[in-house]
Amino acid sequence: MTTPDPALSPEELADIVREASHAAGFDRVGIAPAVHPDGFESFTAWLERGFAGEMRYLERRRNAYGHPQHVLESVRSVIMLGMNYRTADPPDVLAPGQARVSRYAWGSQDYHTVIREGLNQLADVLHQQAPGCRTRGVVDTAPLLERDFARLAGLGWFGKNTMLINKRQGSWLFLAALLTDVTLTPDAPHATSHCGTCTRCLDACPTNAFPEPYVLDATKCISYLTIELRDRPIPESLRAACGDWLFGCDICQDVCPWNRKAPLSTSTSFEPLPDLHPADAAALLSLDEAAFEARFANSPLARPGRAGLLRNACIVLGNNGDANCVPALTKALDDPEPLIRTAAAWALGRLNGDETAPVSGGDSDLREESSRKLA
Ligand code: B12
Ligand code: SF4
Ligand code: SF4
Repeated sequence: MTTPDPALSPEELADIVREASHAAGFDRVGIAPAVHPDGFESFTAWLERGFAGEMRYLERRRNAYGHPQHVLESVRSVIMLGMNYRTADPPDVLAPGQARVSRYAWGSQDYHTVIREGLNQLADVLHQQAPGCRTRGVVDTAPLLERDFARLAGLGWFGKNTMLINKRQGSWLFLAALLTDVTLTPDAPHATSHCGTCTRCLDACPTNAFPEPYVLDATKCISYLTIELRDRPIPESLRAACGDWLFGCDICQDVCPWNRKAPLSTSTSFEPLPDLHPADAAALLSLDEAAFEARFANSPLARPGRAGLLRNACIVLGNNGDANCVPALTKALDDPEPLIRTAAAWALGRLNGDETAPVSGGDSDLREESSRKLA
C-alpha cells in the first residue's frame, strides 16, 4: 500500500479539513486518530445482553467494530462530522388521529443523501491536497462506533440517554465520518460529562428503555419498535406506550436541557414537510404499495416498509384516534398484510374500550369480532 506524502504538514492539513467541512455543510468537525475505540467493550457487553434485538447486522460485524481499519484498511485519521437538523418545534399536543414523526425524518431529503454529498465534497478537498490518498465516507452503515469516535474527536459527551451531546448544538446532530490514510493532527477528546444529577431523559422514557444510565435496551425503544422491527408485530405490552409516535421517538431528547437553546439548522433539506409535521395516521392507511413507494421513496420513512409504517399508523390510531378513524381501521382489516390487519384489530379493540384486544389475527373471525363490538 503506498503511503501518501502530502506537501503540507498534518497540522496544516487538519486546518484545511476543518475549514472545508463547514463549506461542505457540516456544523461540527473534529479529528480522531484511527484506534481501537474505548467503547468497544461496552458495545460487546450490550450485544451480549441482547439489547440489539433483531438488528442482527450489529452482531454479525461485531469484530469489525474493534478497529476502523476494517472499514478502510490503511486508515490513519477519522474525521468526525456533525450536521445540525433542528428545525421548528412540533406542537405539544396533537389532535386525534395525528401522529408524530421523529424530527430527523421531517425533511424533503433523507439525511443519508445530504450527508453523502457533504462527505464527497470534503473527500475531494483531501484528494486535492494529498493526491493518491484514500478516503471512505461513513454514515450509519459501516461498522464504526460513530458516537465513540465523535467523543474521541472532541465533538461532545455521551448523555445518559446515550446521545452524543455537543455543548453548543445539543444532540439534534447527525454524525458522519470521513476515514483517510492521511495523517492529520487529532483534536483533544471530550473528557468531561455535563449531565450532572439530571435524570430527565431516563424519567421521561415511556417504555422504560434505559436499564441504567448510558445504556439503552433497544428492544424497548420506540425508535427500534417503529423503524427497525419491520416484519413482526410490536409486542402488545409496549403498544400503548408508543402513544402517538408513528416513526421514531424524540422524547429523551425533547426533555434534555442541552437541547433547549440549540440553534436552528440552516439547511433547507431538513425543513419539515407539512404532511409529516404531524402526520395524518388514517390517511396513511389508504396508501397501497405503489402510493407508498411514490410518497416515501426518498424518505427515511421507507425503512420499515409499507407493512411496518401502516402497522404503526394503526397503533397510533388505537392510542390517539377517535370514532372518525374507525372506517379507515375497519378497511385495514382487509389489508393483504397480516401485520397491518393485526394492528388494525388491536386498534379497533382499543378504541372500543377493550384493553385485551386480540394480538394475532387478521383472519375473518377476528374481523367479525371487531366489527361486532363496534356496531
Ligand atoms: C443501532 C442504532 C440505533 C438503535 C440503538 C440505539 C442505541 N442507543 O444503541 C436504535 C434503533 C434504538 C436507535 C435509535 C435512535 N437513533 Co440510532 N443509531 C444506531 C447506530 C446504527 C449504531 C449505534 C450502536 O452501535 N449502538 C450500540 C450502543 C452500545 O452504542 P452507543 O449507543 O453508540 O454507545 C456508545 C456509548 O454510549 C458508550 N457507552 C456504552 N455503554 C456505556 C456505559 C457508560 C457508563 C458510558 C459512560 C458510556 C457507555 O460506548 C458505546 C459504544 O461507542 C448508530 C450509527 C453508528 N454506526 O454508530 C445510530 C445513531 C446512534 N442513531 C442516531 C439517532 C439520531 C437515533 C435516534 C435519535 C432516532 C430517532 N429519533 O428515533 C434514536 C435515539 C434513541 C437513543 N436514545 O439512542 C444518531 C445519533 C446522533 C447523536 N447525536 O448521538 C446515530 C449516530 C446515527 C447518525 N449517523 O447520526 N439507533
Ligand atoms: S427514543 Fe423514546 S423510547 Fe427510545 S429511549 Fe428515548 S424516550 Fe425511550
Ligand atoms: S436529559 Fe439530563 S441526563 Fe439526560 S442526557 Fe440530557 S442532561 Fe443528560
